[in-house]
Amino acid sequence: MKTLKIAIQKSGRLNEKSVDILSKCGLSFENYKSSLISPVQNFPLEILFLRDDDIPEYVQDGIADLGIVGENVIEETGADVTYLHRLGFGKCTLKIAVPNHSEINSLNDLEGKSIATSYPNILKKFLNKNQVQADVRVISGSVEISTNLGLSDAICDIVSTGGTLKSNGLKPFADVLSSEAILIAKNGIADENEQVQELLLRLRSVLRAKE
Ligand code: PRT
Ligand code: ZN
Repeated sequence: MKTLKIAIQKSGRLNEKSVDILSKCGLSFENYKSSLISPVQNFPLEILFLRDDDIPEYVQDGIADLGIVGENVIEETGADVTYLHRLGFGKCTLKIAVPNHSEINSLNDLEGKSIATSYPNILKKFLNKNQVQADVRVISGSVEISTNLGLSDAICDIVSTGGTLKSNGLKPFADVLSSEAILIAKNGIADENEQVQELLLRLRSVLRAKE
Protein backbone atom coordinates (compact mmCIF):
# COMPACT_ATOMS: atom_id res chain seq x y z
CA MET A 1 0.00 0.00 0.00
CA LYS A 2 1.41 3.39 -1.00
CA THR A 3 2.19 5.75 1.90
CA LEU A 4 0.20 8.94 1.40
CA LYS A 5 1.42 12.41 2.38
CA ILE A 6 -0.70 15.07 4.04
CA ALA A 7 0.56 18.66 4.28
CA ILE A 8 -0.42 20.76 7.30
CA GLN A 9 0.74 24.14 8.59
CA LYS A 10 4.10 23.98 10.41
CA SER A 11 3.28 26.74 12.89
CA GLY A 12 0.56 29.35 13.07
CA ARG A 13 -3.16 29.53 13.58
CA LEU A 14 -4.04 26.23 11.91
CA ASN A 15 -1.23 24.00 13.23
CA GLU A 16 -2.67 22.96 16.57
CA LYS A 17 -6.19 22.24 15.32
CA SER A 18 -4.87 20.36 12.29
CA VAL A 19 -2.76 18.15 14.55
CA ASP A 20 -5.69 17.77 16.91
CA ILE A 21 -8.18 16.65 14.26
CA LEU A 22 -5.73 14.12 12.78
CA SER A 23 -5.03 12.76 16.28
CA LYS A 24 -8.76 12.42 16.89
CA CYS A 25 -8.91 10.39 13.67
CA GLY A 26 -6.76 7.87 15.57
CA LEU A 27 -3.45 8.79 13.89
CA SER A 28 -0.42 8.64 16.10
CA PHE A 29 2.56 10.87 15.17
CA GLU A 30 4.96 13.46 16.58
CA ASN A 31 4.07 17.13 16.12
CA TYR A 32 6.71 19.21 14.34
CA LYS A 33 9.88 19.79 16.30
CA SER A 34 12.94 19.69 14.11
CA SER A 35 11.93 17.55 11.17
CA LEU A 36 9.59 18.58 8.38
CA ILE A 37 8.19 15.10 7.94
CA SER A 38 6.62 12.95 10.60
CA PRO A 39 5.59 9.36 9.85
CA VAL A 40 2.26 8.17 11.25
CA GLN A 41 2.96 5.06 13.30
CA ASN A 42 -0.38 3.30 12.83
CA PHE A 43 -1.49 4.30 9.31
CA PRO A 44 0.28 4.44 5.90
CA LEU A 45 0.59 8.25 6.01
CA GLU A 46 3.30 10.88 6.45
CA ILE A 47 2.67 14.38 7.77
CA LEU A 48 4.52 17.23 6.00
CA PHE A 49 4.83 20.47 7.97
CA LEU A 50 4.85 23.48 5.63
CA ARG A 51 4.12 27.22 5.33
CA ASP A 52 0.40 27.46 4.64
CA ASP A 53 0.97 29.44 1.43
CA ASP A 54 2.79 26.47 -0.14
CA ILE A 55 0.15 23.84 0.66
CA PRO A 56 -2.36 24.31 -2.22
CA GLU A 57 0.31 24.14 -4.93
CA TYR A 58 2.11 21.20 -3.30
CA VAL A 59 -1.19 19.29 -3.34
CA GLN A 60 -2.01 20.39 -6.89
CA ASP A 61 1.39 19.14 -8.04
CA GLY A 62 1.15 15.87 -6.09
CA ILE A 63 4.11 16.55 -3.77
CA ALA A 64 1.49 15.94 -1.09
CA ASP A 65 -1.66 13.89 -1.73
CA LEU A 66 -3.75 15.73 0.86
CA GLY A 67 -3.58 19.05 2.69
CA ILE A 68 -5.26 21.12 5.39
CA VAL A 69 -5.34 24.84 4.63
CA GLY A 70 -7.57 27.93 4.77
CA GLU A 71 -9.96 28.47 1.88
CA ASN A 72 -8.59 32.02 1.57
CA VAL A 73 -5.15 30.60 0.72
CA ILE A 74 -6.54 28.04 -1.75
CA GLU A 75 -8.55 30.72 -3.55
CA GLU A 76 -5.68 33.21 -3.60
CA THR A 77 -3.18 30.73 -5.08
CA GLY A 78 -5.81 29.59 -7.60
CA ALA A 79 -4.54 26.01 -7.21
CA ASP A 80 -6.62 23.34 -8.96
CA VAL A 81 -7.38 20.85 -6.15
CA THR A 82 -10.36 18.84 -4.90
CA TYR A 83 -12.23 20.04 -1.78
CA LEU A 84 -12.82 16.89 0.31
CA HIS A 85 -14.24 18.29 3.53
CA ARG A 86 -14.80 21.52 5.46
CA LEU A 87 -13.21 21.21 8.90
CA GLY A 88 -15.08 23.78 11.00
CA PHE A 89 -12.03 25.61 12.40
CA GLY A 90 -9.91 28.58 11.27
CA LYS A 91 -13.09 30.48 10.48
CA CYS A 92 -12.61 34.04 9.27
CA THR A 93 -13.84 36.48 6.63
CA LEU A 94 -11.90 38.48 4.08
CA LYS A 95 -13.39 41.98 4.35
CA ILE A 96 -12.97 45.41 2.85
CA ALA A 97 -12.62 48.09 5.54
CA VAL A 98 -12.09 51.85 5.62
CA PRO A 99 -11.20 54.42 8.30
CA ASN A 100 -14.15 55.17 10.63
CA HIS A 101 -14.60 58.67 9.26
CA SER A 102 -14.06 57.80 5.61
CA GLU A 103 -16.64 58.96 3.08
CA ILE A 104 -16.38 55.50 1.46
CA ASN A 105 -19.47 53.58 2.55
CA SER A 106 -20.37 51.32 -0.35
CA LEU A 107 -18.70 49.38 -3.13
CA ASN A 108 -19.50 52.13 -5.64
CA ASP A 109 -17.60 54.63 -3.49
CA LEU A 110 -14.45 52.55 -4.05
CA GLU A 111 -14.35 53.55 -7.73
CA GLY A 112 -10.92 55.08 -8.43
CA LYS A 113 -9.72 54.53 -4.85
CA SER A 114 -6.76 52.46 -3.64
CA ILE A 115 -7.08 49.27 -1.59
CA ALA A 116 -4.16 47.60 0.20
CA THR A 117 -4.26 43.82 0.57
CA SER A 118 -2.28 40.58 0.72
CA TYR A 119 -5.06 38.94 -1.32
CA PRO A 120 -4.82 40.70 -4.72
CA ASN A 121 -6.22 37.84 -6.78
CA ILE A 122 -9.36 37.32 -4.70
CA LEU A 123 -9.90 41.07 -4.39
CA LYS A 124 -9.50 41.76 -8.13
CA LYS A 125 -12.00 39.00 -8.94
CA PHE A 126 -14.46 40.48 -6.44
CA LEU A 127 -14.04 44.02 -7.83
CA ASN A 128 -14.49 42.78 -11.40
CA LYS A 129 -17.64 40.89 -10.46
CA ASN A 130 -19.01 44.07 -8.89
CA GLN A 131 -17.80 46.23 -11.79
CA VAL A 132 -15.70 48.48 -9.58
CA GLN A 133 -12.39 49.84 -10.86
CA ALA A 134 -9.98 50.42 -8.00
CA ASP A 135 -6.22 50.42 -7.56
CA VAL A 136 -5.18 47.19 -5.78
CA ARG A 137 -1.91 47.62 -3.84
CA VAL A 138 -0.17 44.47 -2.67
CA ILE A 139 1.28 44.53 0.85
CA SER A 140 2.62 41.37 2.48
CA GLY A 141 1.76 42.17 6.10
CA SER A 142 0.43 44.80 8.55
CA VAL A 143 -2.24 45.73 6.03
CA GLU A 144 -4.34 47.35 8.77
CA ILE A 145 -1.97 50.29 9.21
CA SER A 146 -1.76 51.19 5.53
CA THR A 147 -4.65 53.69 5.61
CA ASN A 148 -3.16 55.40 8.69
CA LEU A 149 0.13 55.70 6.82
CA GLY A 150 -1.64 57.24 3.84
CA LEU A 151 -0.72 54.27 1.62
CA SER A 152 -4.29 53.48 0.63
CA ASP A 153 -7.93 54.60 0.98
CA ALA A 154 -9.16 51.17 2.05
CA ILE A 155 -7.88 47.72 3.01
CA CYS A 156 -8.96 44.17 2.31
CA ASP A 157 -7.85 41.73 5.00
CA ILE A 158 -8.80 38.73 7.11
CA VAL A 159 -11.05 39.47 10.06
CA SER A 160 -12.10 37.11 12.83
CA THR A 161 -13.07 38.97 16.01
CA GLY A 162 -12.83 42.42 14.42
CA GLY A 163 -10.54 43.60 17.24
CA THR A 164 -7.63 44.47 14.93
CA LEU A 165 -9.81 46.62 12.68
CA LYS A 166 -11.25 48.39 15.69
CA SER A 167 -7.91 49.13 17.30
CA ASN A 168 -6.72 50.65 14.01
CA GLY A 169 -9.80 52.88 13.66
CA LEU A 170 -11.26 50.93 10.75
CA LYS A 171 -14.80 49.78 9.97
CA PRO A 172 -15.70 46.91 7.65
CA PHE A 173 -18.37 47.34 5.00
CA ALA A 174 -18.09 44.49 2.51
CA ASP A 175 -17.51 40.73 2.88
CA VAL A 176 -15.35 39.37 0.09
CA LEU A 177 -14.94 35.69 1.12
CA SER A 178 -15.83 33.60 4.16
CA SER A 179 -13.26 30.97 4.92
CA GLU A 180 -12.46 28.00 7.10
CA ALA A 181 -9.89 25.21 7.09
CA ILE A 182 -10.51 22.67 4.32
CA LEU A 183 -9.19 19.16 3.70
CA ILE A 184 -8.04 19.16 0.08
CA ALA A 185 -6.73 16.43 -2.20
CA LYS A 186 -4.85 16.19 -5.45
CA ASN A 187 -7.42 15.93 -8.23
CA GLY A 188 -8.44 12.38 -9.02
CA ILE A 189 -6.82 10.58 -6.07
CA ALA A 190 -9.67 10.47 -3.56
CA ASP A 191 -12.45 8.39 -5.14
CA GLU A 192 -10.61 5.13 -5.64
CA ASN A 193 -8.15 5.36 -2.79
CA GLU A 194 -8.90 3.13 0.21
CA GLN A 195 -6.74 5.09 2.64
CA VAL A 196 -8.35 8.40 1.72
CA GLN A 197 -11.80 6.86 2.06
CA GLU A 198 -10.87 5.41 5.47
CA LEU A 199 -9.58 8.82 6.63
CA LEU A 200 -12.76 10.52 5.40
CA LEU A 201 -14.88 8.00 7.27
CA ARG A 202 -13.00 8.68 10.51
CA LEU A 203 -13.07 12.43 9.92
CA ARG A 204 -16.83 12.47 9.41
CA SER A 205 -17.38 10.69 12.71
CA VAL A 206 -14.99 13.07 14.54
CA LEU A 207 -16.81 16.10 13.07
CA ARG A 208 -20.22 14.58 13.84
CA ALA A 209 -19.20 14.04 17.48
CA LYS A 210 -18.28 17.74 17.69
CA GLU A 211 -21.70 18.98 16.54
O1 PRT B 1 3.71 30.94 8.54
P1 PRT B 1 2.57 30.70 7.64
O2 PRT B 1 2.71 31.34 6.28
O3 PRT B 1 2.23 29.23 7.56
O4 PRT B 1 1.28 31.35 8.36
P2 PRT B 1 0.57 32.77 8.16
O5 PRT B 1 1.20 33.73 9.09
O6 PRT B 1 0.47 33.12 6.71
O7 PRT B 1 -0.92 32.43 8.59
P3 PRT B 1 -1.62 32.40 10.03
O8 PRT B 1 -1.07 31.31 10.87
O9 PRT B 1 -1.69 33.77 10.61
O10 PRT B 1 -3.12 32.04 9.56
C1 PRT B 1 -3.40 30.81 8.95
C2 PRT B 1 -4.86 30.82 8.50
O11 PRT B 1 -5.72 31.02 9.63
C3 PRT B 1 -5.26 31.95 7.56
O12 PRT B 1 -4.87 31.72 6.23
C4 PRT B 1 -6.78 31.94 7.72
O13 PRT B 1 -7.36 30.93 6.92
C5 PRT B 1 -6.97 31.54 9.18
N1 PRT B 1 -7.35 32.66 10.09
C6 PRT B 1 -8.40 32.61 10.96
C7 PRT B 1 -6.74 33.84 10.23
C8 PRT B 1 -7.45 34.54 11.21
N2 PRT B 1 -8.46 33.76 11.66
C9 PRT B 1 -7.01 35.89 11.58
N3 PRT B 1 -7.64 36.51 12.45
N4 PRT B 1 -5.66 34.40 9.63
C10 PRT B 1 -5.25 35.61 9.99
N5 PRT B 1 -5.88 36.39 10.93
C11 PRT B 1 -5.24 37.72 11.22
C12 PRT B 1 -5.62 38.80 10.19
O14 PRT B 1 -4.72 38.79 9.11
C13 PRT B 1 -5.54 40.08 11.01
O15 PRT B 1 -4.21 40.58 11.05
O16 PRT B 1 -5.66 38.23 12.47
C14 PRT B 1 -5.91 39.63 12.39
C15 PRT B 1 -7.38 39.92 12.60
O17 PRT B 1 -7.91 39.21 13.68
P4 PRT B 1 -9.09 39.81 14.56
O18 PRT B 1 -9.47 38.73 15.48
O19 PRT B 1 -8.49 41.01 15.30
O20 PRT B 1 -10.20 40.23 13.65
ZN1 ZN C 1 1.19 32.15 5.20
